Amino acid sequence: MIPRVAVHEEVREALERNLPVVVLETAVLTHGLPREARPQAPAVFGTALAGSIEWDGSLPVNLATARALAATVRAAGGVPASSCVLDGVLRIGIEPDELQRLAMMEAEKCSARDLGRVMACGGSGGTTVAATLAACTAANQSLGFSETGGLKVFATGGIGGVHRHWNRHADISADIRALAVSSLVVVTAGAKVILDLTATREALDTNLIPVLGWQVGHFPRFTVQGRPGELAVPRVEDIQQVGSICQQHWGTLRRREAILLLNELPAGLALDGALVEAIVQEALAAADERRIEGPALTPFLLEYMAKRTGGAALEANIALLLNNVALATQVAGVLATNDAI
Ligand code: PSU
Ligand code: MN
Repeated sequence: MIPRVAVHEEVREALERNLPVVVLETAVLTHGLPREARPQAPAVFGTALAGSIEWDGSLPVNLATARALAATVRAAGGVPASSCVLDGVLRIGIEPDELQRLAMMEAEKCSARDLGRVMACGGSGGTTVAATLAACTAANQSLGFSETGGLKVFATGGIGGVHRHWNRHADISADIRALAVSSLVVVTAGAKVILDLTATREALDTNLIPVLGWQVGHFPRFTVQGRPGELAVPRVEDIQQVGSICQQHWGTLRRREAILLLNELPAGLALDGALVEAIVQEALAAADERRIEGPALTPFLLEYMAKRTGGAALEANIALLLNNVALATQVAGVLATNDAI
């Protein structure tokens, strides 16, 4: 019988040998990024952040980005592991041709609640933060790791959270609930700027989720830098410190929440806050008018932002993904060799 949770052999071996493994979500591939090609490389590819990683302008943007993310992990000595459902099997770590198939096909956007159904009917889908965390927990259990062993680090662009206008119509991403019960470090550029970030930060707090700013004292706003003095978060300065916090939180205290590591997009790559805010308002009005809600809302808003900024929001989204994956690989390096966790 085919196992329903299949962990790629390279990933399994890396875990056994205490090598850094970085899990990558794929809802960003199937639903967060466009499928048209972008011949000209996004601005981040000329900077130190991308290093020697190249942009393949002949590929659809979603696939070119996914390849660049995997290459970023490898360049830093790590093993990338994309999570998804393919033909009914929950997978951690896939082959390049499978990634390509997922990027091109009509895949579902799977949150944790969708996984069982899509697997049962032999379907395929990209996994959101919530579903990726559920997949990691299932994989760790099936590999026989302790609750905090195995896959420990996961990179995304921006987590889901509390949508604006929640007092009229509550839409709180399942990402928050999944973070409350999955012991991984999640590297993120704050939460998406399309959300109510104050309410999102409070929801994280209510769910006992430790939130740390990577060399930053405030909550970043996805493609936009955070505002100093607003939404303060505790700062961490170095990777060893992140390791010690994980050890105390999971090891000593036996807590099981994810640890959210907030990574702000550097100035120069981040967009202008006032401009983005004006476009978010427009995007929300357009979604309202077209009655777009539920799982379709986040992809709609991201696409609207990308189009309306002439691709600038898209370039910033790609930059922050690379930035997060690079930091996640460093964290994975420290956690992989920490036996106390
Ligand atoms: N980060 C991105 N683009 C995305 C997402 C994250 O840069 O498309 C996805 C993630 O998979 C996240 C999901 O879990 O959007 C949140 O969707 P929702 O608000 O419907 O829970
Ligand atoms: Mn939602």
